[in-house]
Amino acid sequence: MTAIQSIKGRRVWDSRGNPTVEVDVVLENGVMGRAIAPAGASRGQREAIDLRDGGSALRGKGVERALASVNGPIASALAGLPVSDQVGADRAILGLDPSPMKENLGGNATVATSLAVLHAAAADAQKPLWRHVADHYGFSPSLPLPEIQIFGGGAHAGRRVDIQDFMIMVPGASSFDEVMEVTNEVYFAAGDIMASRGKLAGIADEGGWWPAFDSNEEALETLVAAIEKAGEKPGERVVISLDVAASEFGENGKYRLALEDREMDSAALIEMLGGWLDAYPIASIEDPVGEDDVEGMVEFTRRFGERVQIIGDDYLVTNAKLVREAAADGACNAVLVKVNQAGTVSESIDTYNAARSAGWGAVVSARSGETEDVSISHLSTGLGGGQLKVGSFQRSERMVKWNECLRIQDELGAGTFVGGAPMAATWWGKQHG
Ligand code: 2PG
Ligand code: MG
Repeated sequence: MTAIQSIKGRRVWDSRGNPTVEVDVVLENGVMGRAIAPAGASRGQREAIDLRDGGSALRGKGVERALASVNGPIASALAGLPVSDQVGADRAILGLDPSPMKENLGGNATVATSLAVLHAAAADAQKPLWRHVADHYGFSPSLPLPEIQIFGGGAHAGRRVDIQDFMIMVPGASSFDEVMEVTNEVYFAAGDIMASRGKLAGIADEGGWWPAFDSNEEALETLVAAIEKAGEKPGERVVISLDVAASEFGENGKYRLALEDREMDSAALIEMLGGWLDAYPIASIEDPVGEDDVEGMVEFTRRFGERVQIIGDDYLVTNAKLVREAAADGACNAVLVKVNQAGTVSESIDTYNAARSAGWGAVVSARSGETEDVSISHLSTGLGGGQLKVGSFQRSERMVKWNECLRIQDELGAGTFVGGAPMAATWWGKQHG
Protein backbone atom coordinates (compact mmCIF):
# COMPACT_ATOMS: atom_id res chain seq x y z
CA MET A 1 0.00 0.00 0.00
CA THR A 2 1.78 3.12 -1.21
CA ALA A 3 1.06 6.41 0.55
CA ILE A 4 0.69 9.87 -0.96
CA GLN A 5 3.72 11.93 0.03
CA SER A 6 3.10 15.35 -1.45
CA ILE A 7 0.76 17.30 -3.68
CA LYS A 8 1.63 20.31 -5.75
CA GLY A 9 -0.67 22.54 -7.78
CA ARG A 10 0.61 24.86 -10.49
CA ARG A 11 -0.93 27.30 -12.92
CA VAL A 12 -0.95 26.18 -16.57
CA TRP A 13 -3.02 27.46 -19.56
CA ASP A 14 -5.93 25.89 -21.44
CA SER A 15 -6.95 25.80 -25.11
CA ARG A 16 -8.68 29.20 -24.85
CA GLY A 17 -5.54 30.69 -23.32
CA ASN A 18 -7.13 30.87 -19.88
CA PRO A 19 -5.32 29.88 -16.68
CA THR A 20 -6.15 26.50 -15.21
CA VAL A 21 -5.01 24.16 -12.44
CA GLU A 22 -2.52 21.31 -12.89
CA VAL A 23 -1.83 18.97 -9.97
CA ASP A 24 1.07 16.58 -9.33
CA VAL A 25 0.52 13.83 -6.77
CA VAL A 26 3.85 12.31 -5.67
CA LEU A 27 3.97 9.02 -3.76
CA GLU A 28 6.44 7.93 -1.09
CA ASN A 29 8.21 5.72 -3.68
CA GLY A 30 8.67 8.68 -6.05
CA VAL A 31 5.92 7.61 -8.49
CA MET A 32 3.83 10.54 -9.73
CA GLY A 33 0.38 11.19 -11.20
CA ARG A 34 -0.62 14.43 -12.93
CA ALA A 35 -3.90 15.90 -14.21
CA ILE A 36 -5.23 19.26 -15.43
CA ALA A 37 -8.69 20.77 -14.84
CA PRO A 38 -10.72 21.57 -17.99
CA ALA A 39 -13.23 24.46 -18.14
CA GLY A 40 -16.72 24.73 -19.62
CA ALA A 41 -18.32 27.74 -21.32
CA SER A 42 -21.92 26.54 -21.39
CA ARG A 43 -22.05 25.53 -17.77
CA GLY A 44 -24.90 23.92 -15.88
CA GLN A 45 -26.17 25.96 -12.95
CA ARG A 46 -25.73 23.08 -10.52
CA GLU A 47 -22.24 21.92 -11.49
CA ALA A 48 -19.14 22.26 -9.29
CA ILE A 49 -17.86 25.85 -9.19
CA ASP A 50 -14.80 26.70 -11.23
CA LEU A 51 -13.08 28.92 -8.63
CA ARG A 52 -11.58 32.04 -10.25
CA ASP A 53 -9.89 35.04 -8.65
CA GLY A 54 -12.05 37.76 -10.20
CA GLY A 55 -10.74 41.32 -10.48
CA SER A 56 -9.18 42.79 -13.60
CA ALA A 57 -5.99 40.72 -13.94
CA LEU A 58 -6.22 37.84 -16.42
CA ARG A 59 -9.79 38.96 -17.15
CA GLY A 60 -10.79 37.75 -13.71
CA LYS A 61 -9.85 34.17 -14.61
CA GLY A 62 -6.83 33.74 -12.35
CA VAL A 63 -6.64 30.48 -10.36
CA GLU A 64 -4.54 31.55 -7.36
CA ARG A 65 -7.38 30.82 -4.94
CA ALA A 66 -7.90 27.34 -6.43
CA LEU A 67 -4.14 26.70 -6.24
CA ALA A 68 -4.18 27.80 -2.59
CA SER A 69 -6.82 25.10 -1.97
CA VAL A 70 -4.62 22.45 -3.58
CA ASN A 71 -1.35 23.48 -1.97
CA GLY A 72 -2.93 24.17 1.43
CA PRO A 73 -5.84 22.17 2.86
CA ILE A 74 -6.06 19.51 0.13
CA ALA A 75 -2.34 18.69 0.25
CA SER A 76 -2.47 18.41 4.07
CA ALA A 77 -5.59 16.23 4.07
CA LEU A 78 -4.28 13.76 1.48
CA ALA A 79 -0.70 13.36 2.70
CA GLY A 80 -0.19 9.86 4.10
CA LEU A 81 -3.36 8.36 2.60
CA PRO A 82 -3.02 5.17 0.52
CA VAL A 83 -3.12 6.17 -3.15
CA SER A 84 -5.10 3.07 -4.13
CA ASP A 85 -8.06 4.25 -2.01
CA GLN A 86 -9.66 6.68 -4.47
CA VAL A 87 -12.87 6.83 -2.46
CA GLY A 88 -10.92 7.64 0.72
CA ALA A 89 -8.99 10.41 -1.02
CA ASP A 90 -12.15 11.89 -2.54
CA ARG A 91 -13.92 11.70 0.84
CA ALA A 92 -11.04 13.56 2.44
CA ILE A 93 -11.44 16.30 -0.20
CA LEU A 94 -15.23 16.43 0.29
CA GLY A 95 -14.73 16.62 4.06
CA LEU A 96 -12.92 19.92 3.56
CA ASP A 97 -15.79 21.43 1.60
CA PRO A 98 -19.27 20.06 2.26
CA SER A 99 -20.90 22.72 0.02
CA PRO A 100 -22.78 20.93 -2.80
CA MET A 101 -20.97 22.86 -5.55
CA LYS A 102 -17.49 22.89 -3.99
CA GLU A 103 -17.48 26.64 -3.91
CA ASN A 104 -14.94 26.87 -1.07
CA LEU A 105 -12.16 24.72 -2.54
CA GLY A 106 -13.17 25.15 -6.19
CA GLY A 107 -14.17 22.29 -8.48
CA ASN A 108 -11.10 23.07 -10.61
CA ALA A 109 -8.90 22.35 -7.54
CA THR A 110 -10.77 19.17 -6.59
CA VAL A 111 -11.04 17.65 -10.07
CA ALA A 112 -7.36 18.09 -10.93
CA THR A 113 -6.36 16.58 -7.58
CA SER A 114 -8.81 13.69 -7.74
CA LEU A 115 -7.75 12.76 -11.27
CA ALA A 116 -4.07 13.10 -10.36
CA VAL A 117 -4.61 10.62 -7.49
CA LEU A 118 -6.15 8.19 -10.02
CA HIS A 119 -3.16 8.63 -12.34
CA ALA A 120 -0.72 8.09 -9.46
CA ALA A 121 -2.53 4.91 -8.41
CA ALA A 122 -2.34 3.57 -11.97
CA ALA A 123 1.35 4.42 -12.24
CA ASP A 124 1.99 2.79 -8.86
CA ALA A 125 0.22 -0.37 -10.04
CA GLN A 126 2.30 -0.15 -13.26
CA LYS A 127 -0.82 -0.16 -15.37
CA PRO A 128 -2.10 2.17 -18.06
CA LEU A 129 -4.88 4.32 -16.63
CA TRP A 130 -7.65 2.58 -18.63
CA ARG A 131 -6.58 -0.79 -17.22
CA HIS A 132 -6.39 0.53 -13.67
CA VAL A 133 -9.91 2.00 -13.95
CA ALA A 134 -11.31 -1.27 -15.33
CA ASP A 135 -9.59 -3.43 -12.67
CA HIS A 136 -10.23 -1.09 -9.74
CA TYR A 137 -13.95 -0.65 -10.46
CA GLY A 138 -14.64 -4.08 -11.96
CA PHE A 139 -15.54 -3.02 -15.52
CA SER A 140 -14.72 -4.77 -18.74
CA PRO A 141 -12.70 -2.28 -20.82
CA SER A 142 -13.70 -1.36 -24.36
CA LEU A 143 -12.97 1.51 -26.71
CA PRO A 144 -15.80 4.07 -26.75
CA LEU A 145 -17.94 5.17 -29.66
CA PRO A 146 -16.98 8.81 -30.35
CA GLU A 147 -19.31 11.74 -30.98
CA ILE A 148 -17.31 14.22 -33.07
CA GLN A 149 -18.27 17.82 -33.72
CA ILE A 150 -18.40 19.10 -37.29
CA PHE A 151 -19.76 22.64 -36.68
CA GLY A 152 -19.61 24.60 -33.46
CA GLY A 153 -22.40 26.92 -32.38
CA GLY A 154 -23.92 28.48 -29.29
CA ALA A 155 -21.40 29.54 -26.64
CA HIS A 156 -18.58 27.93 -28.64
CA ALA A 157 -18.99 30.06 -31.78
CA GLY A 158 -20.09 33.51 -30.64
CA ARG A 159 -23.72 32.27 -30.73
CA ARG A 160 -23.55 32.42 -34.52
CA VAL A 161 -26.12 29.61 -34.58
CA ASP A 162 -28.25 28.78 -31.53
CA ILE A 163 -27.67 25.01 -31.41
CA GLN A 164 -24.30 24.33 -29.80
CA ASP A 165 -22.86 21.13 -31.29
CA PHE A 166 -23.56 19.56 -34.67
CA MET A 167 -21.79 16.21 -34.47
CA ILE A 168 -21.55 12.85 -36.21
CA MET A 169 -21.26 9.38 -34.80
CA VAL A 170 -20.14 6.35 -36.79
CA PRO A 171 -21.90 3.49 -35.01
CA GLY A 172 -21.55 1.41 -38.16
CA ALA A 173 -17.75 1.41 -37.99
CA SER A 174 -16.00 -1.77 -37.03
CA SER A 175 -13.05 -0.13 -35.29
CA PHE A 176 -12.07 3.12 -33.59
CA ASP A 177 -9.60 3.68 -36.41
CA GLU A 178 -12.39 3.47 -38.96
CA VAL A 179 -14.36 6.13 -37.04
CA MET A 180 -11.39 8.48 -37.37
CA GLU A 181 -11.10 7.84 -41.10
CA VAL A 182 -14.79 8.41 -41.82
CA THR A 183 -14.85 11.52 -39.62
CA ASN A 184 -11.87 12.98 -41.45
CA GLU A 185 -13.76 12.64 -44.76
CA VAL A 186 -16.99 14.17 -43.40
CA TYR A 187 -15.21 16.98 -41.53
CA PHE A 188 -13.28 18.20 -44.58
CA ALA A 189 -16.24 17.67 -46.92
CA ALA A 190 -18.26 19.96 -44.62
CA GLY A 191 -15.50 22.59 -44.71
CA ASP A 192 -15.35 22.44 -48.54
CA ILE A 193 -19.12 22.79 -48.90
CA MET A 194 -19.23 25.71 -46.47
CA ALA A 195 -16.30 27.48 -48.19
CA SER A 196 -17.87 27.07 -51.62
CA ARG A 197 -21.16 28.53 -50.35
CA GLY A 198 -19.55 31.42 -48.48
CA LYS A 199 -20.64 29.97 -45.13
CA LEU A 200 -17.26 29.26 -43.54
CA ALA A 201 -16.21 31.84 -40.94
CA GLY A 202 -13.32 30.08 -39.18
CA ILE A 203 -12.78 27.52 -36.44
CA ALA A 204 -14.93 27.38 -33.30
CA ASP A 205 -13.78 26.71 -29.72
CA GLU A 206 -13.75 22.92 -29.99
CA GLY A 207 -12.14 22.76 -33.45
CA GLY A 208 -15.38 22.48 -35.45
CA TRP A 209 -16.11 24.84 -38.35
CA TRP A 210 -17.44 28.25 -37.29
CA PRO A 211 -20.54 28.56 -39.46
CA ALA A 212 -22.15 31.56 -41.13
CA PHE A 213 -25.50 29.85 -41.64
CA ASP A 214 -28.79 31.73 -41.96
CA SER A 215 -30.79 29.21 -39.94
CA ASN A 216 -30.17 26.35 -37.54
CA GLU A 217 -31.66 23.94 -40.03
CA GLU A 218 -29.18 25.02 -42.70
CA ALA A 219 -26.56 23.42 -40.46
CA LEU A 220 -28.43 20.11 -40.56
CA GLU A 221 -28.86 20.28 -44.34
CA THR A 222 -25.16 21.05 -44.77
CA LEU A 223 -24.21 18.20 -42.46
CA VAL A 224 -26.27 15.74 -44.51
CA ALA A 225 -24.65 17.10 -47.70
CA ALA A 226 -21.20 16.63 -46.12
CA ILE A 227 -21.94 13.04 -45.14
CA GLU A 228 -23.04 12.37 -48.74
CA LYS A 229 -20.01 14.17 -50.24
CA ALA A 230 -17.85 11.89 -48.08
CA GLY A 231 -19.39 8.95 -49.96
CA GLU A 232 -21.66 7.84 -47.12
CA LYS A 233 -25.41 7.29 -47.05
CA PRO A 234 -26.72 9.34 -44.08
CA GLY A 235 -28.23 7.02 -41.49
CA GLU A 236 -26.28 3.95 -42.65
CA ARG A 237 -22.79 3.95 -41.17
CA VAL A 238 -22.91 7.62 -40.10
CA VAL A 239 -25.59 9.35 -38.00
CA ILE A 240 -26.06 12.85 -36.63
CA SER A 241 -25.84 13.83 -32.97
CA LEU A 242 -26.86 17.25 -31.59
CA ASP A 243 -26.15 19.11 -28.39
CA VAL A 244 -28.96 21.65 -28.34
CA ALA A 245 -27.68 23.12 -25.03
CA ALA A 246 -31.11 24.71 -24.68
CA SER A 247 -30.35 26.33 -21.31
CA GLU A 248 -28.17 28.75 -23.25
CA PHE A 249 -31.17 30.22 -25.08
CA GLY A 250 -34.05 29.73 -22.72
CA GLU A 251 -35.33 29.60 -19.18
CA ASN A 252 -38.65 29.01 -17.44
CA GLY A 253 -39.95 27.15 -20.48
CA LYS A 254 -39.42 30.15 -22.83
CA TYR A 255 -36.87 29.86 -25.60
CA ARG A 256 -35.51 32.33 -28.12
CA LEU A 257 -33.68 31.31 -31.29
CA ALA A 258 -31.77 34.53 -31.97
CA LEU A 259 -30.59 33.52 -35.45
CA GLU A 260 -34.14 33.10 -36.70
CA ASP A 261 -35.61 35.76 -34.40
CA ARG A 262 -38.11 33.22 -33.08
CA GLU A 263 -39.55 32.92 -29.60
CA MET A 264 -41.17 29.68 -28.56
CA ASP A 265 -42.44 27.85 -25.54
CA SER A 266 -41.32 24.39 -24.49
CA ALA A 267 -44.03 22.64 -26.52
CA ALA A 268 -43.06 24.50 -29.69
CA LEU A 269 -39.36 23.73 -29.17
CA ILE A 270 -40.18 20.04 -28.71
CA GLU A 271 -42.31 20.17 -31.86
CA MET A 272 -39.50 21.78 -33.85
CA LEU A 273 -36.91 19.24 -32.65
CA GLY A 274 -39.35 16.39 -33.33
CA GLY A 275 -39.61 17.69 -36.91
CA TRP A 276 -35.82 17.52 -37.18
CA LEU A 277 -35.83 13.94 -35.88
CA ASP A 278 -38.26 13.07 -38.68
CA ALA A 279 -36.33 14.87 -41.40
CA TYR A 280 -32.69 14.06 -40.53
CA PRO A 281 -30.84 10.92 -39.39
CA ILE A 282 -30.36 12.11 -35.80
CA ALA A 283 -29.59 9.28 -33.35
CA SER A 284 -28.64 11.28 -30.27
CA ILE A 285 -29.71 14.63 -28.81
CA GLU A 286 -28.34 16.37 -25.71
CA ASP A 287 -30.13 18.93 -23.51
CA PRO A 288 -33.07 19.35 -25.94
CA VAL A 289 -34.77 21.60 -23.38
CA GLY A 290 -33.44 23.80 -20.58
CA GLU A 291 -31.99 22.46 -17.33
CA ASP A 292 -34.97 23.92 -15.42
CA ASP A 293 -37.60 22.47 -17.79
CA VAL A 294 -38.43 19.16 -16.09
CA GLU A 295 -41.86 18.91 -17.72
CA GLY A 296 -40.34 19.56 -21.12
CA MET A 297 -37.67 16.88 -20.64
CA VAL A 298 -40.23 14.32 -19.47
CA GLU A 299 -42.45 15.13 -22.44
CA PHE A 300 -39.55 15.01 -24.92
CA THR A 301 -38.44 11.64 -23.51
CA ARG A 302 -41.99 10.25 -23.55
CA ARG A 303 -42.35 11.16 -27.22
CA PHE A 304 -38.90 10.35 -28.58
CA GLY A 305 -37.09 8.22 -26.01
CA GLU A 306 -37.73 5.06 -28.02
CA ARG A 307 -36.02 6.42 -31.10
CA VAL A 308 -33.13 8.57 -29.98
CA GLN A 309 -30.58 8.74 -27.24
CA ILE A 310 -31.55 11.71 -25.02
CA ILE A 311 -28.55 12.91 -23.02
CA GLY A 312 -28.75 15.11 -19.93
CA ASP A 313 -25.71 17.37 -19.57
CA ASP A 314 -26.62 20.71 -17.96
CA TYR A 315 -29.80 18.90 -16.95
CA LEU A 316 -27.94 16.30 -14.83
CA VAL A 317 -24.49 17.87 -14.20
CA THR A 318 -22.86 14.45 -13.58
CA ASN A 319 -24.84 14.05 -10.37
CA ALA A 320 -25.92 10.53 -9.35
CA LYS A 321 -28.92 11.80 -7.38
CA LEU A 322 -30.19 13.85 -10.32
CA VAL A 323 -29.75 10.81 -12.58
CA ARG A 324 -31.84 8.66 -10.23
CA GLU A 325 -34.51 11.37 -10.01
CA ALA A 326 -34.60 11.83 -13.78
CA ALA A 327 -34.88 8.06 -14.30
CA ALA A 328 -37.82 8.00 -11.87
CA ASP A 329 -39.42 10.98 -13.66
CA GLY A 330 -38.92 9.40 -17.10
CA ALA A 331 -36.59 12.20 -18.23
CA CYS A 332 -33.54 11.42 -20.46
CA ASN A 333 -32.14 7.98 -21.26
CA ALA A 334 -28.41 8.80 -21.09
CA VAL A 335 -26.03 10.98 -19.09
CA LEU A 336 -23.02 13.06 -20.02
CA VAL A 337 -20.18 12.34 -17.60
CA LYS A 338 -17.90 15.36 -17.09
CA VAL A 339 -15.59 14.76 -14.15
CA ASN A 340 -15.25 18.48 -13.45
CA GLN A 341 -19.02 18.93 -13.20
CA ALA A 342 -19.02 16.47 -10.30
CA GLY A 343 -15.64 17.60 -8.97
CA THR A 344 -14.20 14.18 -8.08
CA VAL A 345 -13.57 10.83 -9.76
CA SER A 346 -15.66 8.94 -7.18
CA GLU A 347 -18.76 11.08 -7.71
CA SER A 348 -18.37 10.68 -11.49
CA ILE A 349 -18.15 6.89 -11.16
CA ASP A 350 -21.25 6.94 -8.92
CA THR A 351 -23.07 8.88 -11.64
CA TYR A 352 -21.94 6.41 -14.30
CA ASN A 353 -23.14 3.51 -12.14
CA ALA A 354 -26.49 5.23 -11.47
CA ALA A 355 -26.96 5.63 -15.23
CA ARG A 356 -26.09 2.02 -15.97
CA SER A 357 -28.43 0.76 -13.21
CA ALA A 358 -31.22 2.75 -14.86
CA GLY A 359 -30.41 1.02 -18.16
CA TRP A 360 -29.15 4.31 -19.59
CA GLY A 361 -26.28 5.13 -21.92
CA ALA A 362 -23.29 7.17 -20.71
CA VAL A 363 -21.05 9.54 -22.64
CA VAL A 364 -17.78 10.62 -21.04
CA SER A 365 -17.13 14.19 -22.16
CA ALA A 366 -14.46 16.85 -22.47
CA ARG A 367 -15.18 20.54 -21.85
CA SER A 368 -14.92 23.34 -24.39
CA GLY A 369 -11.79 24.58 -22.58
CA GLU A 370 -9.33 21.67 -22.71
CA THR A 371 -5.63 20.80 -22.51
CA GLU A 372 -3.16 18.02 -23.29
CA ASP A 373 -4.73 15.97 -20.47
CA VAL A 374 -5.95 12.60 -21.82
CA SER A 375 -7.64 11.23 -18.69
CA ILE A 376 -11.05 10.97 -20.36
CA SER A 377 -9.77 8.73 -23.17
CA HIS A 378 -8.69 6.27 -20.48
CA LEU A 379 -11.74 6.74 -18.31
CA SER A 380 -14.20 6.08 -21.14
CA THR A 381 -12.26 2.95 -22.13
CA GLY A 382 -11.88 1.70 -18.56
CA LEU A 383 -15.59 2.10 -17.82
CA GLY A 384 -16.41 0.04 -20.92
CA GLY A 385 -19.50 0.05 -23.09
CA GLY A 386 -19.56 3.79 -23.47
CA GLN A 387 -19.20 6.79 -25.66
CA LEU A 388 -16.76 9.68 -25.77
CA LYS A 389 -17.37 13.34 -26.66
CA VAL A 390 -14.25 15.42 -27.13
CA GLY A 391 -15.16 18.16 -29.61
CA SER A 392 -14.03 18.22 -33.21
CA PHE A 393 -11.39 16.82 -35.54
CA GLN A 394 -8.88 19.64 -35.36
CA ARG A 395 -6.73 21.34 -32.67
CA SER A 396 -4.34 19.38 -30.52
CA GLU A 397 -6.33 19.52 -27.25
CA ARG A 398 -8.97 17.48 -29.14
CA MET A 399 -6.75 15.29 -31.34
CA VAL A 400 -4.57 14.29 -28.37
CA LYS A 401 -7.61 12.49 -26.91
CA TRP A 402 -8.58 10.70 -30.13
CA ASN A 403 -4.92 9.78 -30.68
CA GLU A 404 -4.67 8.40 -27.15
CA CYS A 405 -7.61 6.11 -27.94
CA LEU A 406 -5.69 4.83 -30.98
CA ARG A 407 -2.75 3.98 -28.72
CA ILE A 408 -5.12 2.24 -26.31
CA GLN A 409 -6.56 0.36 -29.31
CA ASP A 410 -3.09 -1.05 -29.92
CA GLU A 411 -2.81 -2.18 -26.30
CA LEU A 412 -6.32 -3.51 -26.04
CA GLY A 413 -6.87 -4.92 -29.52
CA ALA A 414 -9.11 -3.56 -32.27
CA GLY A 415 -11.88 -6.03 -31.49
CA THR A 416 -12.74 -4.20 -28.28
CA PHE A 417 -14.48 -1.25 -29.92
CA VAL A 418 -18.12 -1.02 -28.77
CA GLY A 419 -19.30 0.48 -32.06
CA GLY A 420 -23.04 0.69 -32.49
CA ALA A 421 -23.89 -1.02 -29.18
CA PRO A 422 -24.71 2.24 -27.36
CA MET A 423 -27.13 3.08 -30.17
CA ALA A 424 -29.23 -0.05 -29.56
CA ALA A 425 -32.24 1.91 -28.30
CA THR A 426 -32.34 4.25 -31.30
CA TRP A 427 -33.93 3.79 -34.73
CA TRP A 428 -30.39 3.21 -35.99
CA GLY A 429 -29.84 0.37 -33.53
CA LYS A 430 -33.19 -1.15 -34.39
CA GLN A 431 -32.33 -1.13 -38.10
CA HIS A 432 -28.76 -2.29 -37.78
CA GLY A 433 -28.62 -4.10 -34.42
C1 2PG B 1 -21.17 20.61 -23.55
C2 2PG B 1 -19.71 21.01 -23.42
C3 2PG B 1 -18.83 20.32 -24.43
P1 2PG B 1 -18.95 23.20 -22.27
O1 2PG B 1 -22.07 21.44 -23.42
O2 2PG B 1 -21.46 19.44 -23.72
O3 2PG B 1 -19.28 20.50 -25.74
O4 2PG B 1 -19.56 22.40 -23.49
O5 2PG B 1 -17.70 22.55 -21.87
O6 2PG B 1 -18.74 24.62 -22.77
O7 2PG B 1 -19.99 23.15 -21.18
MG1 MG C 1 -23.70 19.83 -23.47
